[in-house]
Amino acid sequence: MTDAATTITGSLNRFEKFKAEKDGLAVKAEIEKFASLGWEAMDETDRDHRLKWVGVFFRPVTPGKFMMRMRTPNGILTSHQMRVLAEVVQRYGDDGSADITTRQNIQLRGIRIEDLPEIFRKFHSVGLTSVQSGMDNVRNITGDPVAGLDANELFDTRELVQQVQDMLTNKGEGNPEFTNLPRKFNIAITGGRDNSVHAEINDLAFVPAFKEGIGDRGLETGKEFSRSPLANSQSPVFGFNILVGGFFSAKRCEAAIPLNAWVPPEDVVAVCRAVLEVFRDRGLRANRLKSRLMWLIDEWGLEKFRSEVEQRLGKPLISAAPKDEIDWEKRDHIGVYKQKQPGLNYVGLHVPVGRLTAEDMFEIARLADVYGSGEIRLTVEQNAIIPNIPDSRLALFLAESLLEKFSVDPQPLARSLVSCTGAQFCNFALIETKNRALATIKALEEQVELTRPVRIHWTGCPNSCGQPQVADIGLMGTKARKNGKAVEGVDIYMGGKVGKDAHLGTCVQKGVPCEDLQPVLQDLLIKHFGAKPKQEALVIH
Ligand code: SRM
Ligand code: SF4
Repeated sequence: MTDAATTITGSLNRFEKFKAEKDGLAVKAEIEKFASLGWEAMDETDRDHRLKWVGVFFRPVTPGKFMMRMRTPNGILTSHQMRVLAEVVQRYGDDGSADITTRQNIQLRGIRIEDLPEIFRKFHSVGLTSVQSGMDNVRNITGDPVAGLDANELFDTRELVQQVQDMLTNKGEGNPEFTNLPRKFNIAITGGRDNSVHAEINDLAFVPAFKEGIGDRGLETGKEFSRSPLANSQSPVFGFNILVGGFFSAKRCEAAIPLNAWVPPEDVVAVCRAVLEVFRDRGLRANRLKSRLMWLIDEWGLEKFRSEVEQRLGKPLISAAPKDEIDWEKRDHIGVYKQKQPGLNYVGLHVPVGRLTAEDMFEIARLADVYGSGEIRLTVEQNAIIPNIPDSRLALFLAESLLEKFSVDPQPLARSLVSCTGAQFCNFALIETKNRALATIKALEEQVELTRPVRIHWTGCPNSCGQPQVADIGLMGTKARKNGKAVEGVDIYMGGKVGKDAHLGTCVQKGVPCEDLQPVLQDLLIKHFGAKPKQEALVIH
């Protein structure tokens, strides 16, 4: 048990109680036992909650068929790893599938508890981990999906994201120092210009910023910076401005606020540790609806929070650079793009609502091997990128049959569609999302013509996993009323802005029955996004 659990005062909610009784990570040593017991005979708290500490989620909607949430730091997988994930879901036939998530990550479905020991052995053999990916842990750490490929990036986030994950999870083995946080915690690091990670909706985010007046040595930190040999002591130094407290929940949604702190890349891991220690030891634990980091910042004020972080860090934080370098509109990376490496390309494939079959996963792995370097990237828009395809191989790659399903040039509405899991597998869901999202977009595309993508995000309940607040049009599942009856419906959000000057959208219309949604969306597309009714559609009407 960590200090946190022993120093909590006041009444404990039931989650705090079961965490104090037995740390979630303890189930790691009991996987063989659970596998022989079977899911029905297991202790319910272990099964429904503690297993999430190793990334295994009991699904009340499909009892006995578990979901596994991986960690894919910076959204990067090797073809080898993808094949292992494909093999895992393949054995479950129609029950087996996978989803690319809104945190640049992957989840597997249909998992049987008796297979867990073998699954974990396989993960281990290819360097995959699912540890600490659910409940009161730090979620997958997001980074630029084209890190190391993008000629315009300011910093390649890959290594740093991996280092933060290694610190938090003890290189994927599990780290009891950070397994009893008051609540979930999200971290994002971006070194690009377009805020590809939605920094503003993370509890802790690092955005690129140049700081002047640092001198040859870090005066305030006492640490030497890795400055280019060509730079002189007057030239600005690259680092990150820090944002804190962004989150969505059913009760409250907030964009992250500046901490007024700048860090050089080499201090990012230490700052993550310091912030998490403050959150772990001083975060609010009485009410789970008020436990995310922003609630603590509200209670203390930003200055006190900042100074507690400095104490943990053991040195003062440097004040923020006056501006950050997020000055581009957000890219979606779908299509063919030149890399900074001459003669190489990355190709973004549109994976409709992130859903993959085992066959798709094997095929993505094969394409990455045959045409690229065996690497696959995932995006927060639930799509996949295959990097390192030589110019000479591009035409052949683009003729592959998988690209008929996962297009490099999808229709403008399909292109930007994002959807959370919804009622098919999630017991919080108030509505079905993924299939409905696809059907609605298909129908709209038959009715209207658009000259640019419109980002439509679906989320099955107010938890906002599908991030409706960042969308051009966000749809949040709710119960609506029609002719005196309760029916599936949505609240409509608009005005979400991503990339530079990102800000959250707000609810503009409540309780629209799903069965009446299509004409409402069509109107919004015409009024606000320049959609034109298609000629054929006009004739039919
Ligand atoms: Fe989420 C809980 C799915 C991203 C806010 N989320 C859940 C659970 C675990 C609930 C459950 O046990 O069924 C969902 C699992 C359903 C399933 O079977 O897939 C679930 N969340 C997802 C995913 C898979 C949605 C997707 O289709 O992509 C995303 C997985 C990300 C990952 O790889 O780790 C996912 N969830 C998010 C995000 C978006 C983000 O991080 O950018 C949010 C809003 C941002 C945030 O957290 O601040 C989000 N999920 C929540 C919340 C509300 C948190 C809160 O403070 O109240 C819950 C409920 C909770 O934690 O109590 C939740
Ligand atoms: Fe489930 Fe709600 Fe999250 Fe959708 S938003 S995955 S329905 S918890």
